[in-house]
Amino acid sequence: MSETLANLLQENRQFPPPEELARQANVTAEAYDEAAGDHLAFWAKQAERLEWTRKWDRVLDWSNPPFAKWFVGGQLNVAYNCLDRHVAAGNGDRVAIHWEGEPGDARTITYAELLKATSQAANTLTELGVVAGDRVAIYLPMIPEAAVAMLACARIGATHSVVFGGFSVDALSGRIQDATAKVVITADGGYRRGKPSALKPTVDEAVARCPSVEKVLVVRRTGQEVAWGEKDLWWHETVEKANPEHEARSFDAEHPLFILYTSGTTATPKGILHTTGGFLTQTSYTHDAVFDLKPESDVYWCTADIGWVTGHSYIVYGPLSNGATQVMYEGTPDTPHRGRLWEIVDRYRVSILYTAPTLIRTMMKWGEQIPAEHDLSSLRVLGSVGEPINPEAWIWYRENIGRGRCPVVDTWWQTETGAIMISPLPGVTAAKPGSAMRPLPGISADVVDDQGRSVPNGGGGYLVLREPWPSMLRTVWGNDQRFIETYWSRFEGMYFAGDGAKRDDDGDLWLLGRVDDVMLVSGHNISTTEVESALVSHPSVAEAAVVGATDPTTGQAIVAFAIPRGSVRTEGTAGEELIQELRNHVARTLGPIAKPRQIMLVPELPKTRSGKIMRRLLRDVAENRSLGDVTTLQDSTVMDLISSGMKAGKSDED
Ligand code: 6R9
Repeated sequence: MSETLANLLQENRQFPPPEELARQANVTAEAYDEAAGDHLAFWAKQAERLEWTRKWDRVLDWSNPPFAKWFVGGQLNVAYNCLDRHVAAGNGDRVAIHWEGEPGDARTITYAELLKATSQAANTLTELGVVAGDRVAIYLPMIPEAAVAMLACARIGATHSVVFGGFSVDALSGRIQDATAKVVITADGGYRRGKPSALKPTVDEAVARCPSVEKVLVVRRTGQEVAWGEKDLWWHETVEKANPEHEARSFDAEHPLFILYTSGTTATPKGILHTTGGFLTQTSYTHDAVFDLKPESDVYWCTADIGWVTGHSYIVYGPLSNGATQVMYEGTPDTPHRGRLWEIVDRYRVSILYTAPTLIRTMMKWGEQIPAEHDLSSLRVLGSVGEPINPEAWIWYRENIGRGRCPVVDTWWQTETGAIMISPLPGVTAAKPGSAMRPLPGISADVVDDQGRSVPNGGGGYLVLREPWPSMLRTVWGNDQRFIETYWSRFEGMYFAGDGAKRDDDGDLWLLGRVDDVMLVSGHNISTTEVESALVSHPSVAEAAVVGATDPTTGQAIVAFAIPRGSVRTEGTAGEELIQELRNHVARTLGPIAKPRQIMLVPELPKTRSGKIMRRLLRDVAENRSLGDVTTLQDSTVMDLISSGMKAGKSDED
């Protein structure tokens, strides 16, 4: 029998929830049975978390798959649900955002203040001629105005398209054009790595190519010089002077809320479209369930950028709909020193931290003495998102950040799914390091083989979703055909996520990375994740990326790039010895089939702005090709660093 995806890594550690947390958990084990009993009644109950001005007639219309309609006929306003109703309930003085700028400046914004700012921005957009259904592009640093801009769009029914503040003119103008945005909201610049980094020049160049843009609203953040054109308006001269009263009107549950572009691995970016009622229902529910949020006492911090879906769902819509108090930070984790994040956790007494494996592995590289210098006793729940978290990184996070007390929730989801789909529940699940465990109540995920048949426990294959879910993408903006082909054509009647996964002997799920990255070595399909996790399980390695490179004997051979931990010596023969040791370590851990042909010790890896490793570029290096598209690379100097490391690693070939 041919295997779809090999299952090599064994992991037997397991951590039950802390008793006290379990006793007071927002969601208990019964939710699984309840949702399994009546899937639609379960989601209808979650939708009751929100305030609707017109109740839905039907929970789900799935008569024309894959085009779903959730909460058909229902009406609500997203911004009202995130702001007004908390103020109306007497919580206007509760802090919504503790914001900290990179240079150390800070702002505290209550729910009442956030409502006022959002109302002013909504009035300004309306004065600029933006009406429901229009698109607004947002290109901002991590400042509170980013959340205000998104909420103001939601308030007036305009569809926002947030573009990462680090993206180039090409990426920005392509996205503005695809959505034919009418207004762009930006800033003079933002602070990164200790200095102001300009945004406005990129917008100026992009807008020159985009005839749809009528106005550009500019927040003054850094005070740096900016060129000024006839479309430009200062935020402080418009929004901050606008009428602070704005009455929110309701929109249909299926009214478009936002477009967010995903680059995928190769082709042109897809504008993933999310709508109103289902999106807010699932982000609100999952934020409450997965982080066990107690809005009166918790301080929540998601370190994502607003330009990533995680910033949409778990900085803006989920937390604010739940009335959370949260921290928002503008800058990089090592400015002015490598303990910056832990200093922030202590200063605001953060109790729930949601971050990405890339950050955890960077912290591993810098060493545990840095968090050890800070008081992290306020933390009670830790989350991870964005990539598979290697078991060793999970343990490091639990021990060095959670001090062994806090459950770690590894949350799997995508821009396309809109909200968390697979994750432990912190008061219920005995989590295993590296596993996202089970689909949340109300979600039905499965692992299937090439033919779309469920694999048995212990087997690997493709991750699929069998039932529609409220926060699912509705289409690819302007391209229904691409929506159908990309997500719904691989397996009949199932959503194909593009990820490999395995189900262990207990039925728990392990994500194995993108199926495009799977390596075919001597007839075995080997996931990049398992080999990377084996490398990271060696005490000398902080982070690793592996790719399959064409090989005359084995079809593909495993080529690994590894970042040593801070204290490890790699000069001369020490480096050579470490490489041999690592190759043997992988062979011992996973079996000889997974032994890398070649390992390069490198100082950095190419990553997207959300921290995902760009294996495509590493494949170019491993196969001696010139580099492909680098426009979504976080730091363009990284590839030079790797190519020079590459020469040092050459002698390893055997
Ligand atoms: C939220 C987000 C989606 C892709 C997804 C998968 C990877 C995200 C993961 C994970 C393993 C996790 N991914 N979370 N892989 N375990 N907990 O990241 O959205 O940027 O669209 O990326 O990220 O490959 O398919 P997005």
